[in-house]
Amino acid sequence: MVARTHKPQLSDPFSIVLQPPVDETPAERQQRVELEQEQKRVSDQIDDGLAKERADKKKRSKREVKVLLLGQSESGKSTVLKNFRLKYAPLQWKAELRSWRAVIQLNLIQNIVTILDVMQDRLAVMDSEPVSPSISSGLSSFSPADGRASIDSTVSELTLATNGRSANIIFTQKHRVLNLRLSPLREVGDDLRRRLGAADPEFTFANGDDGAMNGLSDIADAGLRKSSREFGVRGWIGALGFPATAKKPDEPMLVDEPTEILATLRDDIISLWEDLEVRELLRIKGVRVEDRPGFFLSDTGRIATRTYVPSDNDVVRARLRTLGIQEWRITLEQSDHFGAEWIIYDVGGSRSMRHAWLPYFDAVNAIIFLAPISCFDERLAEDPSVNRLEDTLLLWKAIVSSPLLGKVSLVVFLNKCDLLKRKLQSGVQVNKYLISFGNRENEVGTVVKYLKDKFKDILRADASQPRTTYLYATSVTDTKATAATLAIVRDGIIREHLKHAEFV
Ligand SMILES: Nc1nc2c(ncn2[C@@H]2O[C@H](COP(=O)(O)OP(=O)(O)OP(=O)(O)O)[C@@H](O)[C@H]2O)c(=O)[nH]1
Ligand SMILES: [Mg+2]
Repeated sequence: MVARTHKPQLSDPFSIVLQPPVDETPAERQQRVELEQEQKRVSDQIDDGLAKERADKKKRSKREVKVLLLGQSESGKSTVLKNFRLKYAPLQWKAELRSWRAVIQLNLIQNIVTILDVMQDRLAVMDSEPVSPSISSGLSSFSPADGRASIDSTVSELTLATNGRSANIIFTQKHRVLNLRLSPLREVGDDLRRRLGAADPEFTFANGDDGAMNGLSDIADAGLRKSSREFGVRGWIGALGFPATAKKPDEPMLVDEPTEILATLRDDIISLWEDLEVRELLRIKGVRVEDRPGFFLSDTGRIATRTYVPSDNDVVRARLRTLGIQEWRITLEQSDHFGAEWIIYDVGGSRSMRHAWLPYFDAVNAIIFLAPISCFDERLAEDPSVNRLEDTLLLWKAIVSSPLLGKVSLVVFLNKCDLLKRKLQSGVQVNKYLISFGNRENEVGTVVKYLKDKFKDILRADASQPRTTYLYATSVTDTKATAATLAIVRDGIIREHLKHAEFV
């Protein structure tokens, strides 16, 4: 046998570099071996750390529960998210309450501007009409003792004919003064929008024209006037300034310009909202400010002050339209249950944003679908040719028939039951809009049952595979009732998640 000498493999440049020096002394060798052992120990430690991190991440992702909130715009998705945070992350929630002041002030201002728009239209008609003899005779019979006008000097009688009805609306100098005094609130509203939108990198604010005001685009398409359009943001965290604004919950809040102006105009705002002529005009025009999202006029006395701090309920009721997808990582503060980490995706619900939902379909454990059932007589803001309930049912059909969602738990909230009840009590007939409702009783329980069956029918007929779905009648602005529903939903989702997780 020929003895071989151990030669470096010239084809491998590393083997040359790694060879010990030819003239190495025993002491140097000892030192080198010790150094190599230490390096290996450190390297093994790093490898172990990485392996543990990978295992932890896998374990964590099994523990994480991912929920997608779906439904058309204004269905209540963000409101469910708020309820979840209020119940399961109360410390974080409390710390952020004050950051919502600007949104609530903007909501209140929007309520006022809606009324001013209607009032100004009427005033313009009055100003364009010559004073007729009948109006002059009306003037002579009016006296401040009617209790209608304290600053009265000019009184006009306006005859309106809307939807075949007519009414006499008496606008006085008081209304003109209120209109003048409250008009600067339009500018304050624009300032608040600018401020809230400033943290949004894609936000642009085209002042005065109908151009690209981000977040208003698809509502703008519906031809609404600029002041009636809705404001939205891509992320609450940026817009509301969390966590910077949330740092010192006990310090008095800064009295900024919008707060100062609202406090100064508090009595005028109350006067406008309590005015009987204004209320009658709104009624005739079918403008139900009190049923619109973000209605705060009844709380003006409390909100339009220098010391106002939002309450839990104010924040739950505040309206801030969602643009795009917001991801919320929520660590349950009061629970050592399995599932302590929840990731909730809150999406924008208007039609132009729905294409962004798809990538999240196969990444979630559960979907909570929000169906606003009070909307049976309303139309989509972004497409007035479409009935809102019809749109919701079509969305539900698309969701249950999607093969991507075959393994996802589905929960339905038949939402806005409080508004449904009010609407039915005011005399709106369901069968006028939903012919198949027939002669059933026009009462909330019957309507809820009828619609629940509709959702179940669609599930039976169109589901990609047989599945159980839980349906709940909700009013998610009622935080106490919603907390109870969420606890049941949470347990159900965790149970389903555990079943699947065992096989991951
Ligand atoms: N009265 C009442 N108001 C509700 C209910 N659910 C939601 N709202 C209000 O309706 C408005 C719209 O709710 P959001 O949660 O912002 O709706 P959304 O589905 O997130 O809408 P987008 O972000 O546009 O997709 C808010 O002002 C809520 O306070 C309800 O059950 N009853
Ligand atoms: Mg939203």
